[in-house]
Amino acid sequence: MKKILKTVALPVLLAVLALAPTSWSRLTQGQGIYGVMPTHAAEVRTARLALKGLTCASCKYAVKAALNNLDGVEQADVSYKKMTATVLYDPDRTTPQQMVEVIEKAGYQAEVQPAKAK
Ligand SMILES: [Cu+2]
Repeated sequence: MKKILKTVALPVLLAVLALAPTSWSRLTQGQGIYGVMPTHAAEVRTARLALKGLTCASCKYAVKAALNNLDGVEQADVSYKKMTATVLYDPDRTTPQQMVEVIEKAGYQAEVQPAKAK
């Protein structure tokens, strides 16, 4: 009986050790046991949108509010002068396409600008 316990215990111990590094690194990255814990270590991207339909300077606040209400948007800067929106966002939670949709729902038009060529 004791021999059986030993032969079972060893593979189990090895399996636990093999899995341990992944769970430890997940914990230290702040994702760990809660899974959805917000972390600012996550990647943040910048989306640039060309805007249309803004008719006065205060329209920019409507666009800005629409973007800020979108889950995953970290920061939205809107320029009425340039007719652009620059949005910092978490690519795991939202997309530039979703930004276009909320701007259109707010009554304006937007188009995703390709990343600037270097
Ligand atoms: Cu306006």
